[in-house]
Amino acid sequence: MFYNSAESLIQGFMGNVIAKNPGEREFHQAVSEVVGSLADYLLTHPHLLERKILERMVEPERIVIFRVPWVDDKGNIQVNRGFRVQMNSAIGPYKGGIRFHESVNLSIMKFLAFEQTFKNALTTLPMGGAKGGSDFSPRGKSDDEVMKFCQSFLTELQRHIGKDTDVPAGDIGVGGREIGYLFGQYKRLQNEFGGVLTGKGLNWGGSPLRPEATGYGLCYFASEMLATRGESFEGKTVTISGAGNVAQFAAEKAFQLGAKVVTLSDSNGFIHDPDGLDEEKIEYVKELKNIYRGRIREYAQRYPTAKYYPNARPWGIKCDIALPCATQNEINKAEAETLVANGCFCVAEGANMPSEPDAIAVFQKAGILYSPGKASNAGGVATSGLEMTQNSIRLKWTPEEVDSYLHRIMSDIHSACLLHGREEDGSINYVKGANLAGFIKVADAMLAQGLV
Ligand code: NDP
Ligand code: 2IT
Repeated sequence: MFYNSAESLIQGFMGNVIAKNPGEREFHQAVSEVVGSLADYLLTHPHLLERKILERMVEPERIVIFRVPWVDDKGNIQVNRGFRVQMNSAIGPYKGGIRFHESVNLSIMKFLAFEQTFKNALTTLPMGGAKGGSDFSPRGKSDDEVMKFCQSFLTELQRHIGKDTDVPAGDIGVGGREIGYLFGQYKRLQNEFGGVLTGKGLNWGGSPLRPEATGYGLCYFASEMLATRGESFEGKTVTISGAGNVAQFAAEKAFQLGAKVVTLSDSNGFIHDPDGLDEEKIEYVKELKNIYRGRIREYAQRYPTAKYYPNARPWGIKCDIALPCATQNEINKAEAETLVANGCFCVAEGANMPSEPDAIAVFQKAGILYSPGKASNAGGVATSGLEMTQNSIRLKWTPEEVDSYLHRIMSDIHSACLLHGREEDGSINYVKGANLAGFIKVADAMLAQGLV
């Protein structure tokens, strides 16, 4: 197709994507952000248009959708839906997390798999893009129910994955407990102990620092962003959303780097602790969420200086740095305007696509530091890649070794964003930088491998 302007390319391309994938709002949103960044580049590289690279990238190589039947503690039969979207294998085996949450649908799976393809390319490691999950929510389920669900889910999924084919990991609702049950069932069915899943326990093939990696990596990346303005976390006030894996370790690292973290949240509300979270309070949150599977409102009962705000998000609290670490579309335009008006000058995404498009526009117009999740949360999957390496060589590195790789990878991703995202006025467009850097790597591999 011939396009004479970036505008017509974006409109024409998105028109086709929307017509072909009706109703998939999150998928349209993720694709639209990427196409917006790539249009100028594509117009000056017509062979990429001619070879239909982008058309091929938005079409998953394979999608598996399957029934997941299981029996709850009361003896009732439950039926959930399982997904695996194998988006792109140009630069390595499919790789990406599994999400268990009641909101999971095909659109969410496809947006996450699409984002993952670019993110994994940015990590510098050989990993293709995928995502999977189910509309099953572990919240309120017993350990036995979670185990039975995981075993049923994996019994179908095992046909489609493998250590050199597709390597799932955790995401929302899938942590160490779920990975354990999934791994156990895979081992039993395949009679193979290997690196088919990442996020495993330390004594059975897991990598040091994988639980910490997304949150720590986020802070390493944000530190690089801050350094471009001669700033650091030291003495800054930080708001964080979420209270799960990413949020906990983002809070821990931000605290270690000298910041005052004043909020955490879950889907029912947020807590504001004006004194800031210290080591003891962060340990409490880990125990509350990971062992007792409690709610964040309990924090305010334990620490009365903190206040709990039900049915609200933390973006109205004054801060210098905001780290959204819960879920997609959790910052809207009005919240972005409030953040900027309150003096926030850095937003680094720990979650995938937490800012709505209008919110991103607010950050960019205000000229604050803003990084998309595919760049700033890539430390998690990067450390999954390091877990795969350790599984292949049958060695376990020390936490220090893994941390130094993680540091280097986040710094390399930041450099890639600078290389491809520097605007004429000298500012850095991290969205454009991340999208272009990821795209060029995957596109090159796709061109080299022919029409497959
Ligand atoms: P967890 O399940 O550990 O924690 C998720 C947190 O976000 C919980 O506090 C949860 O609250 C909250 N949350 C989930 N859904 C919603 C919602 N619809 N509205 C409001 N709050 C919500 O997940 P992770 O910490 O692993 O993941 C958080 C984000 O980070 C996701 O976007 C994920 O895709 C992304 N990510 C995760 C990586 C990883 O390695 N785990 C790597 C890179 C990105 P509640 O308990 O009420 O549901
Ligand atoms: O969104 C993500 O990057 C993840 N959930 C982690 C994926 C992985 O394979 O470690």
